[in-house]
Amino acid sequence: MGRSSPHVKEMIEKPHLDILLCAPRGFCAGVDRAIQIVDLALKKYGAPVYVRHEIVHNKFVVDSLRAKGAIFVEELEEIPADNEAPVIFSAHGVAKSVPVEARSRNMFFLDATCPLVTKVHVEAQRHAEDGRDIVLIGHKGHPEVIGTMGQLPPGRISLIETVEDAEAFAPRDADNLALVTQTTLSVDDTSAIVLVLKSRFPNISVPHKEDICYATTNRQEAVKFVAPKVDAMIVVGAPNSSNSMRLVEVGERAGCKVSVLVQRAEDIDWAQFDGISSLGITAGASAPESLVEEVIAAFAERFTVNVEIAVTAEENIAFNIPRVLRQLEDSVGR
Ligand code: 0O3
Ligand code: SF4
Repeated sequence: MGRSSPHVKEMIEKPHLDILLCAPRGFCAGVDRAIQIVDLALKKYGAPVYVRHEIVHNKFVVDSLRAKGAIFVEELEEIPADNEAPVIFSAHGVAKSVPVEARSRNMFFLDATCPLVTKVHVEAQRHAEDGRDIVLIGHKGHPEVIGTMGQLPPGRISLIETVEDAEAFAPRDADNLALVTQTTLSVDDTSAIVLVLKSRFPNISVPHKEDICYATTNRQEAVKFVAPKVDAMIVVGAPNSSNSMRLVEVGERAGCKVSVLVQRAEDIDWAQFDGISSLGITAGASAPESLVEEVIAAFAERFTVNVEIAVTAEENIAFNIPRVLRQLEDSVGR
């Protein structure tokens, strides 16, 4: 048997690829809790259970819960009048009118709102009770923003999306303002907006620690560390996931020319990764680790991969699930 010529060898051997895997990445405590609530409700009450809005913004998560018997709706009015099945509110939180409507229809509901989103709701209410109007930094139309704005009567909360909005904002009483934010924003963009608001309204009450949560902050920090070291960056997540989209932007801004969102391996546009020798991978707070593994496996088919983990923070936060489901949680050993 003759030896392969160098040319043939080149064709057979896969190119080398160093993968730097961001840590932390993927599921946060709020997402983990929300998915558990749907899972445990299905176990305790049986199918169907209704879920108002995608429990978290990930098609794979939603499809797998749907396969177990969850029915996803956008509004409570889509649920049949004679329904007796539990209704679960998504992790992003809901306006006050939603539980009011659920009660008026005698629905049994479980609230999967992340406790860190609820904390923002409580802050907004406290400020309103103290007579302040509220500035909310967030993205118009996002369910968390709709939920937070819906904690107070119309007019009490003004939405600011950009530095330009902050520069143009004309409050009723400039000395009686408070600031709250969406939990999944860009840390840097938000600081720039806060800076403008503080300089224009020196008496504005700003949270001691920003409302942007630990998971959002940590995942952005991890991308800032990894992106400058690699030829391309992949964020596993969904296009309607605010925190995932922010990670793509952070990757771009950290100097990575190719910073892209991928829902799962079949979405990878291989032309974008032609000739790369290093790749950073992270996942949004709503993206399951199995999808990260799937993406790595797809790269391993085309490259000889060496995977290293870049740890920039440790996370050990977990949230309690509602009491009615807790006993079941113990009995199934979760
Ligand atoms: O708020 P976002 O679009 O990032 O939502 P996801 O992707 O479902 O992630 C969970 C975050 C959340 C529930 C609100 O903080
Ligand atoms: Fe809660 Fe933060 Fe996760 Fe949102 S991203 S669900 S606020 S922990």
